[in-house]
Amino acid sequence: MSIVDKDASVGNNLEPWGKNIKVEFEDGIAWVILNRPEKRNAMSPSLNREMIEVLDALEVDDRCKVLVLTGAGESYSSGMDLKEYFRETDNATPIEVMRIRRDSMAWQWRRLMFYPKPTIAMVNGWCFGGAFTSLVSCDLSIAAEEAIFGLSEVNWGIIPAGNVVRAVAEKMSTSDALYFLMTGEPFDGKKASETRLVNEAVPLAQLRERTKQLALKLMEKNLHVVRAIKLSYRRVKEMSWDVSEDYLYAKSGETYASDPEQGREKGMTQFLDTKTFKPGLGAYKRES
Ligand code: ACO
Ligand code: V55
Repeated sequence: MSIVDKDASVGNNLEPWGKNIKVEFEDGIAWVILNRPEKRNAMSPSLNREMIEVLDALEVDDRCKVLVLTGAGESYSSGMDLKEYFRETDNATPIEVMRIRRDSMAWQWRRLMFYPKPTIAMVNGWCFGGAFTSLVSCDLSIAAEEAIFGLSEVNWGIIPAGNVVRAVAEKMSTSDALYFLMTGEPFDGKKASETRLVNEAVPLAQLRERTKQLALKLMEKNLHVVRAIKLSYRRVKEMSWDVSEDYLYAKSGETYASDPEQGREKGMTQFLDTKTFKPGLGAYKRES
């Protein structure tokens, strides 16, 4: 049990997943699987609450070095659950609605975007509407060429809320974003990669293997430093150059001082003293 959980429910060995979400551990990867395949992994209020617990638990679970977010069956996610998230909450009180939305946003971007471990979205199939928020909030993304994406909100007569428009603006050009937001036209994984919505697209048959390979590549690195890099990126993007210069020097010192494996010294020694390795071409040897 982690020290941070000694008084918390997540540290009591009762795993918080199992109803709407499945978690599988493999070689340092936590496969976090939206698991309502019969509803194409539509996101309901209870799925959202469960996911908050899952992300809290995996944050301090050493079996999770890299988190992969994906969906069970033939879908990544069909977006918000039109029945449970929308219609059934039409008569909820304003405070209840705020709470339901807060849970949705809490994991889909607030938590995921600043997650202290690398995150990869693996888009295995349908990816519609609300599903874009978690997709964009992962650090990296790989899609099946065969996956079908759609900013279908316009087809339902609604605007893409839940920060979907903001998420799309983060990764797609204005031309592509407005085209797909305004037309609602579906597009495939290849197109998603061309528009830079995702990092790359591979045939579905290779999707899991390619995703695993990427996760393992990240795990070769010093994950303390990888964390500082990704969090710095998220922060400095919102800053002026002056403030960011100051932030990055401060973060650099803090990261270096708190690095459990003192990586900077290892890299320097291997290159300058023992001349055994050139970290320009790959991660310094971490076991030495
Ligand atoms: N919300 C609630 N239920 C859904 C959703 C959803 N977003 N998507 C699928 N389902 C349900 C269907 O109602 C159906 O339920 P039932 O078996 O109880 O009748 C079941 O999942 C299977 O769906 P089918 O449509 O039969 O599956 P198919 O594989 O033929 O099609 C597809 C998949 C294309 C994803 C289709 O279900 C679809 O168009 N879903 C809606 C996609 C969408 O536009 N989502 C964005 C909503 S807006 C937003 O997220 C803010
Ligand atoms: C949408 C998505 C939401 C939401 C409300 O895209 C509307 C539509 C991702 O969450 O909370």
